[in-house]
This record gives sequence, C-alpha cells and structure tokens, in this order.
Amino acid sequence: MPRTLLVTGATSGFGAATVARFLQGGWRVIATGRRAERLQALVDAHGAERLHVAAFDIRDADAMRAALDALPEAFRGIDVLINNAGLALGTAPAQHADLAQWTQMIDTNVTALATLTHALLPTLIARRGAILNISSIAGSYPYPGGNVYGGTKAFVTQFSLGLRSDLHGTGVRVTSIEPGMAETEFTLVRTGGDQAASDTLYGGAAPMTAEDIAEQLWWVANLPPHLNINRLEIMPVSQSFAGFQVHRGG
Ligand code: NDP
Ligand code: 8X3
Repeated sequence: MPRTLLVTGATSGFGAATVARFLQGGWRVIATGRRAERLQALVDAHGAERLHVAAFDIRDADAMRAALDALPEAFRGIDVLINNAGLALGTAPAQHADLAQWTQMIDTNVTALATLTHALLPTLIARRGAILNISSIAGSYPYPGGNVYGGTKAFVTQFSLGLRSDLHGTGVRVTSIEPGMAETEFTLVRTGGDQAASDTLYGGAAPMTAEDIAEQLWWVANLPPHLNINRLEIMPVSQSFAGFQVHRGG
C-alpha cells in the first residue's frame, strides 16, 4: 500500500521537485498551489494514477477545507504533510516596507500553514504520520530587509518544535527544514518578477537546487519510525555567515 504525501506549493521550486521525488519513490501525492495550469502540467508529466492536484489559494481557509473534503478516497489517508507553500516579498528595510506585502507573507507563511496543520492533525495522529515544515535560515539569522519574512520563518521553526512537544507519545514526527540559498522562483517572486536580480543573486554561486531539497525531504520522510530529525539546516557551500554591522557617527 503506497504512503500518501500532501505537499503545498507544488507548482514550482521545492514543491514541484518534491512531487517528482515522492512519485518516483512509489508514493501517492496530493499537490497544491494556486496556478492550476502548473498543476495540470504535473499531471501531464507524471500521470494521475498516484497524483491528485488541487488548485486553491492557501490563504483561503474555506477553499482549503473544500479541497480536503473533495479528496478522492484513495488519497484520504495522508501520512506526511509537507508545509512548503510560502514566499518572501520585498527586501526593503522595515521603515520603507509595504504593509500589504507583510500581511501576505504572514497570511501565507504563518496563518495558512497553521490552518492546514490543524486540519490534518487528526489524520496524521491516526496514521502516526509526519509533518515537515519548510522554514529557512532566515528564521535563525537576521539580515537587512529580512524583517517579516524572517519573522514568519522563525514562527515556522518554533511552531515545529512546539508541535513536536505537543505530539509527544503520538508517534507523529515533526521536522523543521531550514534551507539557505536555493535557486527556484523564490527571488523572482520576492523582487516582483526581476529575472536579472534573480540571475545576479544565483549566478556563479552554485546555489542549492530544488532537487537537493526534495532529496532531503525524501530522506527525512523515509527514516525508520523511531527517528525524528528536529531541525535540518542546509546551505550551499558557497554561503556562510557574515558579522554584525556597526553604525558610527550618531
Ligand atoms: P517558489 O516561488 O519556486 O515556490 C513557492 C510555492 O509556494 C509555489 O508553488 C507557489 O504556488 C506557492 N504559494 C505561494 N503563495 C501561495 C498561496 N497564497 N497559495 C498557494 N500556494 C502558494 O519558491 P521555493 O520553492 O523556493 O519556496 C518554497 C518554500 O521554501 C517557501 O516556503 C520558501 O519560503 C522556502 N525557502 C526557500 C528558499 C530558497 O532559497 N529558495 C530557502 C529557504 C526556504 P502558486 O504561486 O502557484 O500559488
Ligand atoms: C530563503 C533564504 O537567505 O534568501 O528563505 O532568506 S534567504
């Protein structure tokens, strides 16, 4: 009997690579995202036998509930939830940031993630399943312009640890995955579609790929059931830490 994964944000980047990796490994996969044509492309590429797609905006709790209620029988026994849908918007310092962008990041990265997790907890507990939350190094290490994005990812990391504590004794595993720089559509989204900015950031830097992250997700999800990876921080070798900044002159 194949195990079943629900992965959000499956229309690009980590999510799309994760769909491919888990289908290749024999799992059933539920893939979600807003862009229906991208989800249809996944079906065209992988077939519909073990793949179910659901197009909805994850910030719309009613649409999320309807998509869960409409799951075909074969896809109802969700074993693993990968909360991957998310985004950064803007790189401006807080004092120049757009409040609507902050709200969108909080609604997507925090509220929707918590809402979906809450909805699936009974199923995951019944199946002794697993939750893999996509956080970020931005949740641990601040950088200029990271403000609310980093704050949302700090929530994801801490929420993961809290879930782990609450789910003690249920057999449900919880992991906070905390990647650094990976080339996906992330920077294109963050910059409002600036392909040159994205190319400049990743160019010559040997960033991680979506497939690198999907492989780690596959590894974590398939560990023996008595093992829990609490947090997994992953960076490309080319990325490391820089120091504090000091302002002089008042
Ligand atoms: P992409 O932009 O390539 O993918 C983001 C995915 O999130 C898309 O499938 C998008 O689908 C989905 N998404 C965004 N908003 C919504 C929404 N309102 N409703 C439904 N789905 C939504 O970026 P990544 O693959 O890089 O990002 C995946 C996750 O990884 C994010 O949480 C990101 O913060 C995190 N991350 C990324 C890093 C990187 O360097 N790339 C590093 C660390 C963490 P659609 O637009 O179709 O709705
Ligand atoms: C994305 C990683 O460093 O661009 O979460 O914020 S970073």
